[in-house]
Amino acid sequence: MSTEPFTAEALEPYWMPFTANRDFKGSPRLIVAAKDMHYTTADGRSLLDGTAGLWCVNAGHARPCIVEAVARQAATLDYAPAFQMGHPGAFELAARVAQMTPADLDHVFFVNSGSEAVDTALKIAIAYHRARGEASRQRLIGRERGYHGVGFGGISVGGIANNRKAFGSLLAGVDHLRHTHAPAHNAFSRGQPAWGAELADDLERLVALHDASTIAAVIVEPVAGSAGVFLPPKGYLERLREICDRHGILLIFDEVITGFGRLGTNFAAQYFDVVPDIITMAKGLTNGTVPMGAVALKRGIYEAFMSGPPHAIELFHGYTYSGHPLACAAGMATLDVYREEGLFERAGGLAGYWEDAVHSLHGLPHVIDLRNLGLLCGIELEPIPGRPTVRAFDVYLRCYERGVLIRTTGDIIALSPPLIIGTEHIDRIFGTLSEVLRETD
Ligand code: PXG
Repeated sequence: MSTEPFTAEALEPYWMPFTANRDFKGSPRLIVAAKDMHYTTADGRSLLDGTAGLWCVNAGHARPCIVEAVARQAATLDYAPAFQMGHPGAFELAARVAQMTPADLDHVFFVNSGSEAVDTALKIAIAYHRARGEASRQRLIGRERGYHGVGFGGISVGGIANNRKAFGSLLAGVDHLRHTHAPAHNAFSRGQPAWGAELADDLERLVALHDASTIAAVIVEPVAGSAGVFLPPKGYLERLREICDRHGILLIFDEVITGFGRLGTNFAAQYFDVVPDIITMAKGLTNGTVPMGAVALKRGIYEAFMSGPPHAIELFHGYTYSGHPLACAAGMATLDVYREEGLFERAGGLAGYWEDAVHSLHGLPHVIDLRNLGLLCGIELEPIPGRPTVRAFDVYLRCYERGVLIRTTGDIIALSPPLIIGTEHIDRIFGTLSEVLRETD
């Protein structure tokens, strides 16, 4: 493990994603090791991980059985062609995932990331309607402040201006529901906010405008993560489901963050008891150890494609690394850890303690909203006038200096710890945040 200081020059060639490159390279924060709840920085300090990496390391870091499964797989079968051939791991993992999804979402397409899962789901939705003889259903509906990764499909249905504005005209035929963040009604709600089910009626408005016969699918995060942890108001997802059913529109839940135990259930679909037609997932599927994403879909969607001659390829889509052997090995070992250690139940059991810890910040300087569900929370700070993001990023840096890793988006702090977290870690995270908030300008 190198602990050499890194010069700005040595860091220069790497164009870092979603990062202020010049700022970072001037004062880098490099991580060189991880174990369970903690990272180790290049200068040898321990960091408590309040974000499960980037919302993905749900079983904690460097778990031996996952590490060993990946090492074994690399030595046994490093790669197998993904098209017109297969390897057992991909079939086994698909079956395992299909058992965890709700209802008859029992077919699984593998990809390498959440972004690819989203693009795959959108393509399947449009192709599905075409396969059934409704080729006019091409329009896709996303939601303001939604995050669906960074592919052209994902940013088109996504609703974050910074992720869209530099990239041209995006996909045609996309529209957006209004977002569900309504602090005037719902600030400081514990769990799902009471107000706002009627925001789902926006879909009726879009149906009236475009006509249902042109709409293929609606995609939403059941809990919006990346833009700042926005919870669905009570009854909202149910109403979205009803409206989709009424108009023959597919409902896609993007569960890249909410999948794999974040809310105490396999998927948010089960937490909210609302069954979508398609679920996208990634992150926690392999505990972040090897990149992988997946799309789970209802049997009827798969079957709609299985009608041509048997020798014909049914879907002209896939990736060199779809169902990569290392990712499958990581995925199966990860699902074993989740099950054997009861980590989803653990998350559900800790949600009340977490909620109290989150709301203990009520009344601290600059805190204008607190929201929580499962082991997720959003802490919204009042921006410094004319300098958005600066206050929250300052809190991030101060927490980092005190050995706690948090994540900020705009002026919102988002936390999503590994599900192995203990109450002592929760106390430390919120104790540090409370100290830092008290001393922040
Ligand atoms: N959908 C959702 C709901 C996501 O949260 C993606 C798709 C894209 O996944 P990939 O694997 O292509 O990155 C995501 C990813 C953050 C943050 O801290 C969030 C994500 C990724 C990186 C950072 O806000 N979400």
